[in-house]
Amino acid sequence: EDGGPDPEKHCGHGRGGMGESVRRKEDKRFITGRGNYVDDIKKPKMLHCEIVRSPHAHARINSIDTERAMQVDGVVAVLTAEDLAAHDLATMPTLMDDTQDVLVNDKVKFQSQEVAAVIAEDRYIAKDGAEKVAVDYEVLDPVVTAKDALEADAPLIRDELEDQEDNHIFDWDVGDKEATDAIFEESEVTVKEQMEYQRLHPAPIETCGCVADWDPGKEKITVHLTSQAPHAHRTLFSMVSGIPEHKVRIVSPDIGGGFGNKVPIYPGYVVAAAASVVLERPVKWMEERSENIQTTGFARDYDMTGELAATKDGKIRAVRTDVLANHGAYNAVAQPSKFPAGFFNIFTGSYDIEAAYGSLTAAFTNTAPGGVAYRCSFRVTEAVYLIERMVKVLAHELDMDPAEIRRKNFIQPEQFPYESPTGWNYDSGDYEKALDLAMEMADYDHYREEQQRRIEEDADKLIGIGISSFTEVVGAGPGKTCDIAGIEMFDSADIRVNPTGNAVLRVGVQTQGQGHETTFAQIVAEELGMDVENISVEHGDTDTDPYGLGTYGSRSTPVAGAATAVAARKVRDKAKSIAANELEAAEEDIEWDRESGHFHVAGAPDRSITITEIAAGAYMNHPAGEEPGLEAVDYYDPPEMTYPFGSYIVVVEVDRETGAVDFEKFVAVDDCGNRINPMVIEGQIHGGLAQGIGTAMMEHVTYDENGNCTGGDFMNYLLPTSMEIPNFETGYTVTPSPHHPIGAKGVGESPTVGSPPAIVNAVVDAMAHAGTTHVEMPMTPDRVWAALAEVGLER
Ligand code: PCD
Repeated sequence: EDGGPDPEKHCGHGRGGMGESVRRKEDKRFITGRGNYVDDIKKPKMLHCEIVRSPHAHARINSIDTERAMQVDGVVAVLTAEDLAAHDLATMPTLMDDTQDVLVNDKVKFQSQEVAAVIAEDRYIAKDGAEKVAVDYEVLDPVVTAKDALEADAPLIRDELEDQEDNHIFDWDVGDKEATDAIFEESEVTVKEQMEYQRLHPAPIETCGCVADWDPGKEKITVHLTSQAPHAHRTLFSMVSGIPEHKVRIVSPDIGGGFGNKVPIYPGYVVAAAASVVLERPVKWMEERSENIQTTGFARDYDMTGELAATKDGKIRAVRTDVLANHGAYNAVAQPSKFPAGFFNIFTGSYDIEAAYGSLTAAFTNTAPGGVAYRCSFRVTEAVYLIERMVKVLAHELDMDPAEIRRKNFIQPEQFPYESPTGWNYDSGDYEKALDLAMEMADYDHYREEQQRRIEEDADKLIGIGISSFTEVVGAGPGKTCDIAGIEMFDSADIRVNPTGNAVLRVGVQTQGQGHETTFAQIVAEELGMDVENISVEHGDTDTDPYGLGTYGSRSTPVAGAATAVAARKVRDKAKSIAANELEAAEEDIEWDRESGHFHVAGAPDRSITITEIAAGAYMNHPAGEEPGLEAVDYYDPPEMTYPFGSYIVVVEVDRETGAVDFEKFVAVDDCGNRINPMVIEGQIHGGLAQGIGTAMMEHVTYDENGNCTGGDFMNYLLPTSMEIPNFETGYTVTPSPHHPIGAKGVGESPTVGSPPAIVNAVVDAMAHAGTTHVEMPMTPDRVWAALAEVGLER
């Protein structure tokens, strides 16, 4: 059922099943300092790895002199590309089938690229050694923006690739160009805006790293890894190293946030693993913060043009977009779909639009590679920004209320399942209901009046109201459209019920802080009538967990959550035959009662048995002719993705003197179908909104014209702190996914996807009366002040 701002609401059966705000089981160890992260792992005789990085963005390496580094007491080895080549490890494949140097072989292609590695007895010695590695560089002209990279006279970055004559990577387009163009020609109104989604970096609290440990006796390597996808990484490790997959064990212990940053494979992992094999000792590599920001997967960096064609009364007829994408020095986008731009083609958003067309060009530049799905289902964030900004631009052009124009264009509840003009199959939605609730919670009419009053009084502080009514697409697979290195994107669950009535659930996804140890146990509690306390959840060990594709793109609930429910139902089916045996009844007469969680004989509720008693029966008195034990496995290939949505309303106060933006009100109404744990969901929304504020207001990985990363540390890459975060008011509606076994959709990314356009729309709205149609992110005070000045509103 739907509800307002009441996340504590309990609607379960009191055993910690669906809909109950069960306290997070994992928090006891986290808040008492007992978490176990990769950098906490210490092994006997463990060595440490430090990477020597290029100070230049584009340079040929003439020579590397490792001799003085080797003389440092405690340095055990210094590795270069040549050493790795001897083991066939000089390069590694990216997730887009490009080939990236593990250590630079010939030419540096971005600042801080990996050039050599020093292995030493401790981290400080390794650093001393790294300082003594002498590299002779011949500096070349760099090119840092996609636009410059595509100029005819731009320096060629990837000269090692045969047939590569320029910095162009690919062109891609989607939709019906002719139909779209035709509508644009004949439409009463068209609007166009240029907008940049700046380069961002996920900033997990824990940076990336690993401890690689080769056991020469077993000929097996165990790698403790900051991995969002342990099994996929095991397969890739095996493919890159040639070590058979059953001799590779990946363990993801506790992970201090992932946000897409821990999906790709990084050179440091390969170096540490190679060093461990060669030196026959464990090797740890752990990045520092600046190494993380400057070299591991960045996000966004899309330069977008958006266009809408509409009728005079605000019916949107067509959308058109053109994108220039900066992919960095290698094509290392982390996305599993068959579309080169991921899920960007969902740019028609929540609206029923006749025709759409999008085109995109991707370019190499002398910047770090990436394109990871930072709290985003593979470019859906960029798509949502585009359409939600454009709706505001159109509202401005037509002088219509942005809420009104959305209502006019929403896909209607009865249109689901809805096929979008770019081929997506939306499962369910009720967009107007979410918007109505958000408007009520935000006191929309009041702020519209207040906004008008301030304008009339020529007040120092202006009010702006921004809306975003976004739709996400999460839960990759299905296997037929999504894969990693050919492995279809299903996911898995394995439930084993013990003789004493408790259970262990193992899943193929990997929590990074989302609370899976609690929420996945809740799914089992719901489906088996067990108490949530009696179920423990294991993940992150490829030796014991079922194969899965990992956690990103908010896919755990849609895919592994479904697998968990289905596996639990398989256990329930088997439990029925044991119950029949115990109750001396026919199996078809056994019924399960969700409310009590008990099995009973049809028509005789007092002849009942609990799952705990059944578990005992499964091991101590199993039915003749049947297998003992009580367990089940499920590999779930979803029929479709899930489409969570929401409406966010942001009210800002813009200071005309300083350009500072204050949040007056921040309302987020989300719909993720049936909810497992309302408290966890609220935590997810809060965290994601904070990241949305970072995106809109302060975060930006910047480069100067020499390719120096000028936004590569926390002095220059600004993250929001509690000081910048306002009070969030959350609400929800419930529109279950019709194809998901428990009707749930993902939710983890929604707030980061949905909030940036709401925030920008609010700031633009504060100046719209003077003619402003766009302000570029991040909306730092100087940019806001400049925008005010442009329309004569500055003080
Ligand atoms: N849920 C519930 N209900 C529903 C849904 C959901 O309850 N309906 C919940 C679950 O269970 C979980 C959560 O919530 O716990 C989430 O979910 P999802 O949506 O399914 O998601 P996942 O898959 O699990 O996860 C993922 C996400 C992402 S993607 C990201 S970025 C982020 C988020 O998650 N990350 C993170 N969140 C978070 N949190 C934390 N703490 N940390 C982190 O790191 Mo990517 O793509 O990777 O970029």
